Amino acid sequence: MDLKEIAEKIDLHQQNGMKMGKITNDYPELTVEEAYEIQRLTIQKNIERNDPLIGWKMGLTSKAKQISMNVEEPIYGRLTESMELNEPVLHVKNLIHPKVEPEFAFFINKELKGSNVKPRDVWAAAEGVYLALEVIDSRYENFKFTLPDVVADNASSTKFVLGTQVFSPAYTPWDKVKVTMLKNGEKVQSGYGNAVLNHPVHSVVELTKMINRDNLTIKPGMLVLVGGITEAVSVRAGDMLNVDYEGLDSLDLEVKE
Ligand code: OOG
Ligand code: MG
Repeated sequence: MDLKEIAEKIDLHQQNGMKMGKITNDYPELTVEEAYEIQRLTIQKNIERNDPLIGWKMGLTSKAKQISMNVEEPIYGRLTESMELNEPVLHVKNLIHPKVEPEFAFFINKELKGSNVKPRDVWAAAEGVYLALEVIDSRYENFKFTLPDVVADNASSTKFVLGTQVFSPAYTPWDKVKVTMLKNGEKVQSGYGNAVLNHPVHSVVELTKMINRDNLTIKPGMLVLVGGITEAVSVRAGDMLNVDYEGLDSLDLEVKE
């Protein structure tokens, strides 16, 4: 099994919004560790194309998601600059079967590392929290995959958009924030911040520990998307999403061709 060759194949499919068969169809013995190495090699190609690493995302941090995807642990992926939408408009032309989910993004401005990191270390390092929408788009048919498959495909990362307003990490009990998502005026999902590992701060703790296994750290200036607060919602051109974060603000996303 040539991990570099697999990374090249995934990169091609990610860049062109093309579906592919599961990697584990060809390599049933693929481990999660090897899959993270494939992810690293894939994102290395973006970095070489002047699309730098700007942060991390956690995925499958909610029990509902773990059950719906039939996995039992969270995963992480890498965020590069080109994934960030600079306005709340999503173009779906080069995407396969995009879904959108409400999240929080922690802006970290002090290095976080090690296997002993605690919530208070995260609070000391977090300069702000943004309301965020993540667009996921698995390269696998029907969004069906095993844990190594989804890890290799960068945890389905595709795009994300942040709200304009930054919030202080203090004051707001992030686990109690109620989030309601409307699609074309109708309520499609709702949930609370505690869907993310009981409290979103635990997601950043967990990420720090997971990347520490490969001697990686969360660098100052990086963003961390903590994981979906509700199930992800499928979108297509013409859709309009309005996501309300009770007591804070709301985010809109217009979906276009
Ligand atoms: C994996 C990515 C999940 C989240 O926030 O849980 C994710 C997938 O479901 O395709 O981003
Ligand atoms: Mg997500």
